[in-house]
Amino acid sequence: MTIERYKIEEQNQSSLNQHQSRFNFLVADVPNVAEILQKLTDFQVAIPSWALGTGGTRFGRFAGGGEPRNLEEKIEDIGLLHALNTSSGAISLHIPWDIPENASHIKALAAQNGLKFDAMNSNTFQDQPGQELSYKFGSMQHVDKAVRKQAIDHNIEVIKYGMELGSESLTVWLSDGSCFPGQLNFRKAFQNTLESLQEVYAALPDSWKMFVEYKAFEPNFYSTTVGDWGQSLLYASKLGNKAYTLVDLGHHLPNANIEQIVALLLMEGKLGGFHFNDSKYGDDDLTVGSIKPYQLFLIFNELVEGMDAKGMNHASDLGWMIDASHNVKDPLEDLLQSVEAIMITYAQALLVDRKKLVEAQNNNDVVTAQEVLQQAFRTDVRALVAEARLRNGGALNPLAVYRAEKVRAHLIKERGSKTVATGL
Ligand code: LRH
Ligand code: MN
Repeated sequence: MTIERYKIEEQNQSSLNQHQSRFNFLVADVPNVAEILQKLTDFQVAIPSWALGTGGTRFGRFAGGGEPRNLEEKIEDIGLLHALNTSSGAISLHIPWDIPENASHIKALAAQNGLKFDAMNSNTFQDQPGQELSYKFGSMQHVDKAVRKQAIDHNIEVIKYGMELGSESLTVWLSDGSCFPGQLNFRKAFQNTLESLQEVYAALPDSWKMFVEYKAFEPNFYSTTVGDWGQSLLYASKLGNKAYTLVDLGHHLPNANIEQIVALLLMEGKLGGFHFNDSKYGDDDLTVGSIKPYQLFLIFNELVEGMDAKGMNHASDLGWMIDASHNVKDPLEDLLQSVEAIMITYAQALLVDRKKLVEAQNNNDVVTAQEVLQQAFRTDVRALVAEARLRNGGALNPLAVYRAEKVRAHLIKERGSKTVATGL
């Protein structure tokens, strides 16, 4: 389903005056509006191909209807999101959940929808039908060289799919680990994993990056072989300069200081990108900014400071991706809210008075340092983010247009109420 441009303009007309007064009020105290609007325009968030249907847990999954039945329909759905918010201009594929059977057709369809292909994701955490060797006891860590080779070959196959689509990065998340003390020799598991990653690394085209995604626990509940930022950094440093760490916000132990981790990985030039989501307990994969919006702001504050310190391009030098699961929300509404939260938080981080913050830090003026950060966090920047959308042909209020156009009802009519999208 596509939403006609004139429908978006019509909706925009109905709230234009209110938007204009809010925008004028906001930018009265913002010195570098044009620069911020350009940065918001350039900043594109990749939508995961595995999060366009209803997610679930081991306790149940409650399908919402109208889910995409194939990759073409997933690209259409992301195209619809991008038409509404002009900030979802990329798709991140998960193999084999979303194999591009006809790559040139898929690439053309994505281009028609204004979409590029961000990081490819391999999957050695499930056994596929007809798969020769099981990953029950791991993949790249496995004691059996043949299982490790199967995992290596799969990752090399994923790179090939990505090359056909114009992707330039591979995310490797390994569920490998152990559930009980004594089950695993940690040193051998690390070395097996490193040797396996080195074979995949050797197959990377020159322009590609490899993102090593870490996670504290689940599905293994005693140890994880890429269990935290330190282990991921160890792998990425030993692999070479095309290897980076990937920070999934839900993959940390409770109360971890993620913004400090981000600052240090950025400083080391080993931060590759993000899987944005939010969580209260474990890897809950909830809507971005729905539980801990201030933590997200503190992370973006470190990103802007750290990227500017290294003269990095905000939009293109890191991988900006969402990784979420929608158990109770309409998947497309959930993704619209997540992208909105990311854009709002980025805009707030761009408003931080860096000069005043450095001054306060140099004077150990702790109170002023907090005031500077919270001045930006407490600034309602929604009109700034909306203005960037408006100038790029998007909707002032994407969610309102999505609902006014009864998109989900259309998709259920077109696809049926029982369709199940591939993915988590
Ligand atoms: C693991 C993870 C990983 C994906 C999967 C869908 O928890 O975050 O990034 O491969 O979710
Ligand atoms: Mn992830």
